[in-house]
Amino acid sequence: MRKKVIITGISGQDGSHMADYLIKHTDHMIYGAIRRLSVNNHRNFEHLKEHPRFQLINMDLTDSHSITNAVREIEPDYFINFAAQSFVAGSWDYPIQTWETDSNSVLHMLEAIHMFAPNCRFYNAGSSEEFGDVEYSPQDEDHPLRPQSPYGAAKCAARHLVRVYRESYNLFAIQGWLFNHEGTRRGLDFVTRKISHNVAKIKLAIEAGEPIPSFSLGNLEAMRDWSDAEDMMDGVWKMLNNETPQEFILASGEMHSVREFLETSLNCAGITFKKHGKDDNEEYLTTDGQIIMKINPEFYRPAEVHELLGDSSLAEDELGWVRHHEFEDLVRKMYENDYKLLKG
Ligand code: F7E
Repeated sequence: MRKKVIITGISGQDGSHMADYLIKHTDHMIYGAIRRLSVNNHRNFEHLKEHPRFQLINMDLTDSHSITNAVREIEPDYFINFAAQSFVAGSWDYPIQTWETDSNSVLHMLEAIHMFAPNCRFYNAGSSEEFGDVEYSPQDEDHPLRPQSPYGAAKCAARHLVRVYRESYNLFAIQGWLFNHEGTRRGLDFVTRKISHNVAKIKLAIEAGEPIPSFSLGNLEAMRDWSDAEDMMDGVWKMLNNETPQEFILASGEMHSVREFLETSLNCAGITFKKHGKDDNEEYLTTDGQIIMKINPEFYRPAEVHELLGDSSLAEDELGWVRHHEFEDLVRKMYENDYKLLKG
Protein backbone atom coordinates (compact mmCIF):
# COMPACT_ATOMS: atom_id res chain seq x y z
CA MET A 1 0.00 0.00 0.00
CA ARG A 2 1.10 3.54 -0.75
CA LYS A 3 2.71 5.23 2.25
CA LYS A 4 1.10 8.39 3.57
CA VAL A 5 2.91 11.55 4.63
CA ILE A 6 1.33 14.52 6.40
CA ILE A 7 3.27 17.76 5.91
CA THR A 8 2.23 20.82 7.89
CA GLY A 9 3.23 24.31 6.77
CA ILE A 10 2.62 23.37 3.14
CA SER A 11 2.18 27.01 2.10
CA GLY A 12 5.59 27.91 3.52
CA GLN A 13 9.07 27.51 2.15
CA ASP A 14 10.00 24.21 3.80
CA GLY A 15 6.64 22.45 3.59
CA SER A 16 6.31 23.14 -0.12
CA HIS A 17 9.91 22.11 -0.87
CA MET A 18 9.41 18.92 1.13
CA ALA A 19 6.29 18.09 -0.89
CA ASP A 20 8.20 18.68 -4.15
CA TYR A 21 11.04 16.50 -2.87
CA LEU A 22 8.72 13.61 -1.92
CA ILE A 23 6.71 13.79 -5.15
CA LYS A 24 10.02 13.50 -7.03
CA HIS A 25 11.84 10.91 -4.92
CA THR A 26 9.08 8.63 -3.56
CA ASP A 27 5.71 7.29 -4.63
CA HIS A 28 4.06 8.25 -1.32
CA MET A 29 0.77 10.09 -0.97
CA ILE A 30 1.29 13.62 0.36
CA TYR A 31 -1.28 15.32 2.58
CA GLY A 32 -0.47 19.03 2.76
CA ALA A 33 -1.99 20.55 5.87
CA ILE A 34 -3.24 24.10 5.60
CA ARG A 35 -5.11 26.51 7.84
CA ARG A 36 -8.18 28.02 6.20
CA LEU A 37 -7.55 31.72 5.54
CA SER A 38 -9.60 34.35 3.78
CA VAL A 39 -6.57 35.30 1.69
CA ASN A 40 -5.00 32.92 -0.80
CA ASN A 41 -1.51 31.84 0.26
CA HIS A 42 -1.21 28.91 -2.14
CA ARG A 43 1.58 30.29 -4.31
CA ASN A 44 4.30 27.90 -3.09
CA PHE A 45 2.25 24.76 -3.77
CA GLU A 46 -0.07 25.90 -6.59
CA HIS A 47 1.83 23.62 -9.00
CA LEU A 48 1.03 20.56 -6.83
CA LYS A 49 -2.71 21.02 -6.49
CA GLU A 50 -3.68 18.82 -9.45
CA HIS A 51 -1.09 16.14 -8.72
CA PRO A 52 -2.76 12.75 -8.06
CA ARG A 53 -0.47 12.07 -5.10
CA PHE A 54 -1.13 15.42 -3.43
CA GLN A 55 -4.13 16.31 -1.30
CA LEU A 56 -4.82 19.36 0.82
CA ILE A 57 -6.23 18.85 4.31
CA ASN A 58 -7.41 21.42 6.85
CA MET A 59 -5.53 21.73 10.10
CA ASP A 60 -5.09 24.52 12.58
CA LEU A 61 -2.15 23.99 14.90
CA THR A 62 -3.88 25.79 17.74
CA ASP A 63 -6.89 23.45 17.50
CA SER A 64 -5.89 20.04 18.87
CA HIS A 65 -9.04 18.43 17.45
CA SER A 66 -8.01 19.20 13.91
CA ILE A 67 -4.62 17.55 14.52
CA THR A 68 -6.12 14.48 16.20
CA ASN A 69 -8.76 14.08 13.48
CA ALA A 70 -6.18 14.19 10.70
CA VAL A 71 -3.95 11.61 12.40
CA ARG A 72 -6.89 9.32 13.25
CA GLU A 73 -8.39 9.45 9.76
CA ILE A 74 -5.22 9.29 7.68
CA GLU A 75 -3.05 7.08 9.94
CA PRO A 76 0.09 8.52 8.37
CA ASP A 77 3.40 6.68 8.03
CA TYR A 78 5.22 10.00 8.39
CA PHE A 79 4.25 13.31 9.95
CA ILE A 80 6.55 16.22 9.11
CA ASN A 81 5.86 19.40 11.06
CA PHE A 82 7.13 22.46 9.22
CA ALA A 83 4.36 24.76 10.43
CA ALA A 84 5.47 27.38 12.92
CA GLN A 85 5.50 30.98 13.92
CA SER A 86 9.00 31.07 12.44
CA PHE A 87 9.77 34.80 12.51
CA VAL A 88 12.15 35.25 15.45
CA ALA A 89 11.66 39.04 15.70
CA GLY A 90 7.87 38.55 15.81
CA SER A 91 8.15 36.18 18.75
CA TRP A 92 8.65 39.14 21.11
CA ASP A 93 5.49 40.78 19.71
CA TYR A 94 3.32 37.64 19.98
CA PRO A 95 5.06 35.36 22.47
CA ILE A 96 1.93 33.45 23.45
CA GLN A 97 0.90 32.70 19.89
CA THR A 98 4.51 31.65 19.25
CA TRP A 99 4.45 29.32 22.25
CA GLU A 100 1.12 27.79 21.25
CA THR A 101 2.15 27.26 17.66
CA ASP A 102 5.75 26.16 18.14
CA SER A 103 5.51 24.20 21.38
CA ASN A 104 1.94 23.31 22.49
CA SER A 105 0.96 22.16 19.00
CA VAL A 106 3.89 19.72 18.98
CA LEU A 107 2.48 18.18 22.14
CA HIS A 108 -0.89 17.76 20.39
CA MET A 109 0.84 16.06 17.46
CA LEU A 110 2.81 13.73 19.70
CA GLU A 111 -0.33 12.80 21.66
CA ALA A 112 -2.28 12.15 18.46
CA ILE A 113 0.52 9.97 17.07
CA HIS A 114 0.90 8.08 20.34
CA MET A 115 -2.86 7.42 20.45
CA PHE A 116 -3.73 6.76 16.81
CA ALA A 117 -0.60 6.09 14.72
CA PRO A 118 2.18 4.82 17.01
CA ASN A 119 4.27 3.53 14.09
CA CYS A 120 4.24 6.93 12.38
CA ARG A 121 7.68 8.59 12.07
CA PHE A 122 7.50 12.17 13.32
CA TYR A 123 9.82 15.05 12.43
CA ASN A 124 9.59 18.41 14.13
CA ALA A 125 11.50 21.39 12.73
CA GLY A 126 14.24 22.34 15.16
CA SER A 127 16.41 25.41 14.82
CA SER A 128 19.88 26.79 15.37
CA GLU A 129 18.05 29.47 17.41
CA GLU A 130 17.92 26.84 20.17
CA PHE A 131 21.69 27.34 20.61
CA GLY A 132 21.21 31.13 20.82
CA ASP A 133 23.94 32.68 22.92
CA VAL A 134 26.55 30.19 21.74
CA GLU A 135 29.30 28.78 23.94
CA TYR A 136 31.55 27.51 21.14
CA SER A 137 31.77 27.39 17.37
CA PRO A 138 30.90 25.56 15.28
CA GLN A 139 27.88 24.24 17.14
CA ASP A 140 27.47 20.47 17.12
CA GLU A 141 24.72 18.18 18.44
CA ASP A 142 26.18 18.39 21.98
CA HIS A 143 26.05 22.19 22.19
CA PRO A 144 23.86 23.33 25.14
CA LEU A 145 20.48 24.91 24.45
CA ARG A 146 20.77 28.65 25.25
CA PRO A 147 17.84 30.32 23.43
CA GLN A 148 17.68 34.11 23.21
CA SER A 149 14.09 34.63 22.03
CA PRO A 150 10.59 33.34 22.82
CA TYR A 151 10.86 31.51 19.47
CA GLY A 152 14.10 29.78 20.49
CA ALA A 153 12.67 28.89 23.89
CA ALA A 154 9.53 27.38 22.32
CA LYS A 155 11.66 25.25 19.99
CA CYS A 156 13.71 24.03 22.99
CA ALA A 157 10.51 23.09 24.84
CA ALA A 158 9.33 21.19 21.77
CA ARG A 159 12.69 19.38 21.63
CA HIS A 160 12.21 18.14 25.20
CA LEU A 161 8.65 17.03 24.45
CA VAL A 162 9.80 15.12 21.37
CA ARG A 163 12.49 13.34 23.42
CA VAL A 164 10.11 12.56 26.29
CA TYR A 165 7.55 11.00 23.92
CA ARG A 166 10.28 9.13 22.06
CA GLU A 167 11.63 7.64 25.29
CA SER A 168 8.30 7.12 27.08
CA TYR A 169 6.41 5.47 24.23
CA ASN A 170 9.21 4.28 21.97
CA LEU A 171 8.02 6.57 19.16
CA PHE A 172 10.19 7.41 16.17
CA ALA A 173 10.04 11.13 16.96
CA ILE A 174 12.91 13.49 16.20
CA GLN A 175 13.72 17.17 15.94
CA GLY A 176 16.70 17.96 13.69
CA TRP A 177 18.51 21.29 14.00
CA LEU A 178 18.29 23.21 10.75
CA PHE A 179 20.48 26.29 10.55
CA ASN A 180 19.21 29.21 8.44
CA HIS A 181 18.00 28.11 5.03
CA GLU A 182 16.71 30.37 2.36
CA GLY A 183 15.51 30.51 -1.22
CA THR A 184 12.99 31.87 -3.66
CA ARG A 185 10.02 30.79 -1.49
CA ARG A 186 11.28 32.58 1.64
CA GLY A 187 8.88 35.05 3.26
CA LEU A 188 9.59 38.74 2.67
CA ASP A 189 10.18 39.47 6.38
CA PHE A 190 13.33 37.37 6.63
CA VAL A 191 16.48 39.35 6.04
CA THR A 192 17.72 37.46 2.96
CA ARG A 193 14.49 37.78 0.99
CA LYS A 194 13.98 41.34 2.23
CA ILE A 195 17.37 42.19 0.72
CA SER A 196 16.92 40.28 -2.57
CA HIS A 197 13.44 41.77 -3.07
CA ASN A 198 14.51 45.35 -2.34
CA VAL A 199 17.71 45.15 -4.38
CA ALA A 200 15.66 43.87 -7.34
CA LYS A 201 13.21 46.80 -6.90
CA ILE A 202 16.12 49.25 -6.87
CA LYS A 203 17.68 47.67 -9.97
CA LEU A 204 14.40 48.02 -11.89
CA ALA A 205 14.09 51.68 -10.83
CA ILE A 206 17.64 52.37 -11.99
CA GLU A 207 16.91 50.68 -15.34
CA ALA A 208 13.74 52.77 -15.73
CA GLY A 209 15.61 55.98 -14.82
CA GLU A 210 13.28 56.52 -11.84
CA PRO A 211 14.20 57.60 -8.27
CA ILE A 212 15.15 54.51 -6.31
CA PRO A 213 13.03 53.13 -3.43
CA SER A 214 15.29 52.88 -0.36
CA PHE A 215 14.87 50.32 2.40
CA SER A 216 16.01 49.79 6.00
CA LEU A 217 17.78 47.03 7.86
CA GLY A 218 18.78 46.39 11.47
CA ASN A 219 21.96 44.70 12.66
CA LEU A 220 24.31 44.27 9.69
CA GLU A 221 26.98 42.49 11.75
CA ALA A 222 24.84 39.44 12.68
CA MET A 223 26.51 36.31 11.32
CA ARG A 224 24.47 33.39 10.04
CA ASP A 225 25.10 29.98 8.52
CA TRP A 226 22.90 30.17 5.40
CA SER A 227 22.06 27.17 3.21
CA ASP A 228 19.74 26.66 0.28
CA ALA A 229 16.40 25.36 1.64
CA GLU A 230 16.19 22.77 -1.14
CA ASP A 231 19.40 21.11 0.13
CA MET A 232 17.84 20.64 3.57
CA MET A 233 14.92 18.45 2.45
CA ASP A 234 17.09 15.48 1.57
CA GLY A 235 18.73 15.70 5.00
CA VAL A 236 15.36 15.76 6.79
CA TRP A 237 14.13 12.76 4.79
CA LYS A 238 17.35 10.86 5.50
CA MET A 239 16.94 11.56 9.25
CA LEU A 240 13.38 10.25 9.09
CA ASN A 241 14.44 7.07 7.36
CA ASN A 242 17.49 6.37 9.49
CA GLU A 243 17.56 3.09 11.39
CA THR A 244 17.39 4.85 14.77
CA PRO A 245 15.57 8.03 15.78
CA GLN A 246 18.66 10.22 15.99
CA GLU A 247 18.77 14.02 15.73
CA PHE A 248 21.29 15.75 13.45
CA ILE A 249 22.46 19.25 12.57
CA LEU A 250 22.07 20.40 8.96
CA ALA A 251 24.16 23.48 8.13
CA SER A 252 26.57 24.87 5.57
CA GLY A 253 29.55 25.17 7.91
CA GLU A 254 30.16 28.72 6.61
CA MET A 255 29.30 31.97 8.33
CA HIS A 256 28.45 35.23 6.54
CA SER A 257 27.22 38.56 7.88
CA VAL A 258 24.00 40.34 6.92
CA ARG A 259 26.31 43.04 5.50
CA GLU A 260 27.96 40.46 3.25
CA PHE A 261 24.56 39.25 2.04
CA LEU A 262 23.62 42.84 1.20
CA GLU A 263 26.87 43.63 -0.62
CA THR A 264 26.85 40.33 -2.55
CA SER A 265 23.26 41.05 -3.66
CA LEU A 266 24.20 44.55 -4.82
CA ASN A 267 27.15 43.09 -6.71
CA CYS A 268 24.88 40.47 -8.34
CA ALA A 269 22.62 43.31 -9.49
CA GLY A 270 25.61 45.29 -10.81
CA ILE A 271 24.74 48.22 -8.51
CA THR A 272 27.84 50.21 -7.53
CA PHE A 273 27.54 51.57 -4.00
CA LYS A 274 29.37 53.72 -1.48
CA LYS A 275 28.95 53.82 2.30
CA HIS A 276 28.38 56.79 4.55
CA GLY A 277 28.08 57.22 8.33
CA LYS A 278 28.52 54.72 11.15
CA ASP A 279 26.47 52.46 13.41
CA ASP A 280 22.84 53.67 13.67
CA ASN A 281 23.53 56.33 11.03
CA GLU A 282 25.11 54.10 8.42
CA GLU A 283 23.80 54.33 4.85
CA TYR A 284 24.51 52.65 1.54
CA LEU A 285 24.27 55.07 -1.41
CA THR A 286 24.41 54.87 -5.18
CA THR A 287 27.32 56.69 -6.81
CA ASP A 288 24.93 59.61 -7.58
CA GLY A 289 24.01 59.87 -3.88
CA GLN A 290 20.58 58.17 -3.70
CA ILE A 291 19.97 56.15 -0.55
CA ILE A 292 19.86 52.41 -1.15
CA MET A 293 19.65 51.30 2.47
CA LYS A 294 19.76 53.02 5.81
CA ILE A 295 19.91 51.51 9.28
CA ASN A 296 16.71 51.59 11.29
CA PRO A 297 17.24 50.60 14.94
CA GLU A 298 13.59 49.44 15.02
CA PHE A 299 14.86 46.26 13.39
CA TYR A 300 17.28 45.55 16.26
CA ARG A 301 16.04 42.74 18.49
CA PRO A 302 15.62 42.88 22.28
CA ALA A 303 18.23 40.10 22.40
CA GLU A 304 20.33 39.25 19.37
CA VAL A 305 21.93 35.96 18.42
CA HIS A 306 25.22 37.36 17.15
CA GLU A 307 26.62 34.36 15.35
CA LEU A 308 25.64 30.86 14.39
CA LEU A 309 27.82 28.32 12.66
CA GLY A 310 26.83 24.68 12.34
CA ASP A 311 28.88 21.51 12.23
CA SER A 312 26.95 18.98 10.14
CA SER A 313 29.74 16.42 9.88
CA LEU A 314 27.68 13.83 11.76
CA ALA A 315 24.84 14.09 9.20
CA GLU A 316 27.38 13.94 6.37
CA ASP A 317 29.16 10.87 7.80
CA GLU A 318 26.19 8.92 9.12
CA LEU A 319 23.41 9.87 6.70
CA GLY A 320 25.52 10.62 3.64
CA TRP A 321 23.90 14.07 3.44
CA VAL A 322 25.46 16.35 0.80
CA ARG A 323 24.87 20.06 0.13
CA HIS A 324 24.81 21.21 -3.47
CA HIS A 325 24.53 25.00 -3.31
CA GLU A 326 27.07 27.59 -2.20
CA PHE A 327 26.46 31.00 -0.58
CA GLU A 328 27.02 33.06 -3.75
CA ASP A 329 24.76 30.79 -5.85
CA LEU A 330 22.03 31.25 -3.26
CA VAL A 331 22.31 35.05 -3.19
CA ARG A 332 22.30 35.20 -7.00
CA LYS A 333 19.37 32.81 -7.31
CA MET A 334 17.29 34.85 -4.86
CA TYR A 335 18.12 38.18 -6.50
CA GLU A 336 17.44 36.90 -10.03
CA ASN A 337 14.14 35.34 -8.98
CA ASP A 338 12.91 38.59 -7.40
CA TYR A 339 14.07 40.61 -10.40
CA LYS A 340 12.08 38.31 -12.71
CA LEU A 341 9.00 38.30 -10.46
CA LEU A 342 8.93 42.09 -10.13
CA LYS A 343 9.57 42.65 -13.83
CA GLY A 344 6.49 40.51 -14.47
O1 F7E B 1 17.33 37.30 10.66
C1 F7E B 1 19.35 40.36 11.21
C2 F7E B 1 18.60 39.81 12.41
O2 F7E B 1 14.86 37.10 10.44
C3 F7E B 1 18.68 37.01 10.43
C4 F7E B 1 14.17 31.69 10.85
O3 F7E B 1 13.94 30.84 9.75
O4 F7E B 1 16.49 31.11 10.90
C5 F7E B 1 15.60 32.20 10.82
O5 F7E B 1 15.77 33.08 11.93
C6 F7E B 1 19.57 38.06 11.05
C7 F7E B 1 19.22 38.42 12.50
O6 F7E B 1 16.32 35.02 10.47
C8 F7E B 1 17.14 42.75 9.60
O7 F7E B 1 18.81 40.63 13.55
C9 F7E B 1 19.20 42.70 10.27
O8 F7E B 1 20.40 38.47 13.24
O9 F7E B 1 16.33 36.45 8.49
P1 F7E B 1 16.13 36.51 9.96
P2 F7E B 1 16.68 34.39 11.91
O10 F7E B 1 16.24 35.26 13.02
O11 F7E B 1 18.12 33.99 11.88
C10 F7E B 1 16.36 30.28 12.07
C11 F7E B 1 17.30 29.12 11.92
C12 F7E B 1 14.96 29.88 12.35
O12 F7E B 1 14.70 28.81 12.89
C13 F7E B 1 13.90 30.91 12.15
O13 F7E B 1 12.63 30.34 12.06
O14 F7E B 1 19.41 39.27 10.31
N1 F7E B 1 18.65 41.49 10.55
N2 F7E B 1 18.28 43.49 9.70
C14 F7E B 1 17.38 41.48 10.13
N3 F7E B 1 16.44 40.52 10.16
C15 F7E B 1 15.23 40.82 9.62
N4 F7E B 1 14.28 39.85 9.61
N5 F7E B 1 14.95 42.05 9.10
C16 F7E B 1 15.86 43.06 9.07
O15 F7E B 1 15.59 44.14 8.59
